[in-house]
Amino acid sequence: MSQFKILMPKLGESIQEATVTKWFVKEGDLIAEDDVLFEVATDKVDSEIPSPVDGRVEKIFFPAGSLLPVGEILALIRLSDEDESETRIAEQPVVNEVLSDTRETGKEPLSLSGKQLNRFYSPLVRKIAAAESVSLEELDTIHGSGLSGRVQKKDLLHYLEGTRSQVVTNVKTVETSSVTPTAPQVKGSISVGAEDQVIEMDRIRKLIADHMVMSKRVSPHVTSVVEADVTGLVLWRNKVKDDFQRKYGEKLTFMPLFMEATSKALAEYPWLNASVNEDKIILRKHINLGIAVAKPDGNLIVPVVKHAEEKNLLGLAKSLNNLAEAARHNKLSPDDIREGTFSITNFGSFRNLIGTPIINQPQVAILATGSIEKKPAVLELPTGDVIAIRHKMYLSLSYDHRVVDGALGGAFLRRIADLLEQFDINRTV
Ligand code: CO6
Repeated sequence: MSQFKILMPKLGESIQEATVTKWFVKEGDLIAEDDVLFEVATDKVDSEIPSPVDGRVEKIFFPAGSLLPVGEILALIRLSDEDESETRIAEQPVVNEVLSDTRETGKEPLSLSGKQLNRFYSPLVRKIAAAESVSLEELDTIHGSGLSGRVQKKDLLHYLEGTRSQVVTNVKTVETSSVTPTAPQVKGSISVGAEDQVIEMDRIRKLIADHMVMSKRVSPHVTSVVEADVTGLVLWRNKVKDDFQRKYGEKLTFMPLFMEATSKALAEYPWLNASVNEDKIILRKHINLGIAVAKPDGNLIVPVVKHAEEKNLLGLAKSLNNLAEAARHNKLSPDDIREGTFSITNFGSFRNLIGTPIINQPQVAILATGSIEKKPAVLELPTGDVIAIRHKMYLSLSYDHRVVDGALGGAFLRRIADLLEQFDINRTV
């Protein structure tokens, strides 16, 4: 029978050492794969480390409280016969690796003051997830009963038994129906008729779908709407637009102006520039604006204008134009879509007025900017009320009611509208 070495895992890119805070097993204990062996802590994250193998704990080299480098041998497990035949290697370099930052989904891990704070999955959980086609995004939504919400085998199995059975039923219904086109069937809630077309989602579509469902499941959304009179801003933009383009070689649409007002308001309302990690609220230092860009293939991607609070109008316009251009030509780098702290979706681009956007996790709010339209409006003048033609738009904000209540969300949204309404029309470019 051979031994399996349990090493100090690498808990993140930059982490070199960690403290074993607690052992859950002692020498001589029989253990099964996924049983928790020990708890480990760094300055960034605490994790339970499960066993990757079945066997008996033969030797524990360091007591709880020891600070040890990544890769140090912490314990030896005498493999059970079954595991020995399955596992020819007697050690593995890392018991558990933290999920890589560059997930295919483009979804970033939670970041705490710039530090990575990833959710941790044991090899067994990942094996089951892969076998059951559970994506990383879907895994992220599963409630974990281990330390810091670690998803254990039993949590995943429980999840698979429950939530997914409905989805699986529906998928099977579509498959069955599509191979028997002359006899349309209705099973569950989906029916496919003889003349219906069934289209396989591409990878990006699936990722977007997963992300949207995950967001709705994770955070209770509420949406508030305000109207803003942006006549001054529109007249100014229309006046300077050509000069701006000539002088800087960048087009100036309304978006950079929306971004500027949003960034200012976020600086005043830091709870909107935040993330939730279990029972902790993380207020982000920088304002990184995710901008929803509609791609020619019909998909949507959200590149991020980093440190918007440090950029002037030209800087915002440049970043927006570059990112939107790169997005439309599939030229975004992984870094371009990471670390957003708040998002804006401008469906005014296709003349929509009001919408209720879905929060881009792990952020807590998203602003939607509707189309600016000319409207008759009542103006209160010292000489009495008059009706005038004004440029108006709706702004809607969806926010996570776990952390942002209506009064706060509403005040923040109104502040953006006020900043746009109070735009200085004498501003120079
Ligand atoms: N009002 C009036 N005019 C507008 C507006 C609004 N809100 N938005 C754009 N425009 C004008 C814009 O100024 C341009 O006109 P000129 O400057 O006079 O040439 C023109 O429309 C085209 O602008 P464009 O969209 O190309 O550039 P912009 O910088 O405004 O926006 C973008 C960049 C990347 C945000 C945009 O191109 C885009 O992709 N928008 C769609 C985003 C999207 O699909 N979001 C998801 C919507 S679904 O959220 C959703 C709630 C649910 C429904």
